[in-house]
Amino acid sequence: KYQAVIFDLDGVICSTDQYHYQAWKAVADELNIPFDETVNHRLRGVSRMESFEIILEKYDAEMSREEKVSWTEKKNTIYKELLKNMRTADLSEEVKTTLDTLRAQGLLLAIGSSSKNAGFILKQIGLGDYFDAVSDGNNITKSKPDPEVFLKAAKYLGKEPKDCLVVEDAKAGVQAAKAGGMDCAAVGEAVKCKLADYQLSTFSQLLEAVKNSTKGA
Ligand code: B16
Ligand code: MG
Repeated sequence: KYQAVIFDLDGVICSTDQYHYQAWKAVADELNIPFDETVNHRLRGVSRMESFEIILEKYDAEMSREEKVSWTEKKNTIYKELLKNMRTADLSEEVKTTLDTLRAQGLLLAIGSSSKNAGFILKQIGLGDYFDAVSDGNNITKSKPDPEVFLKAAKYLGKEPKDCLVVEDAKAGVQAAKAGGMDCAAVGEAVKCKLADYQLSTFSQLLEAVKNSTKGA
């Protein structure tokens, strides 16, 4: 049985997709780069600078490292402003009840997110002090699909990777979990990823995956 569950944040616990989209769209418009939902989709689970590099695939001119940093900072300023709209109502009953049930069953719960804004988002949705550990974009040097973010989460919890189950909505995240020696339950678009151990069509199905598992310690 698993001893801990590590959750990706954006796309698993809550959705910030529209805010990322609006903020990147504002930047892309200013640079005259075509940007739509299809490109936005590719940014899921990817770090801020890597996201900008994907957007720049359709930019004709050269851009210096300093300019890139400044545009990503601009995106983040817009994004952070939009995040202020998030409320406890943006945390679904289903997610909250499932988390509470897992905790009542004795599992440790952590966040493993690429986002540097994870702390702020958690606060906005009323989970500021909820998790036993938070590993996010501020404590890693390599982003998903590198396993660093999940390995650090397991370490903060004092658990072995094999005793942890990761929940992810992005392919890069599933790859990261597996590379770290952890099992992975996929939600959303990540269910297409063959590497995942469980495909969840609803968040609460996680309870079944945890209950029926013979994996872990
Ligand atoms: P930030 P996750 C990821 O969060 C998002 O899915 C991805 O779209 C974003 O670019 C990345 O965080 C970095 O976010 O700009 O806030 O540091 O899915 O790993 O929780
Ligand atoms: Mg995600």
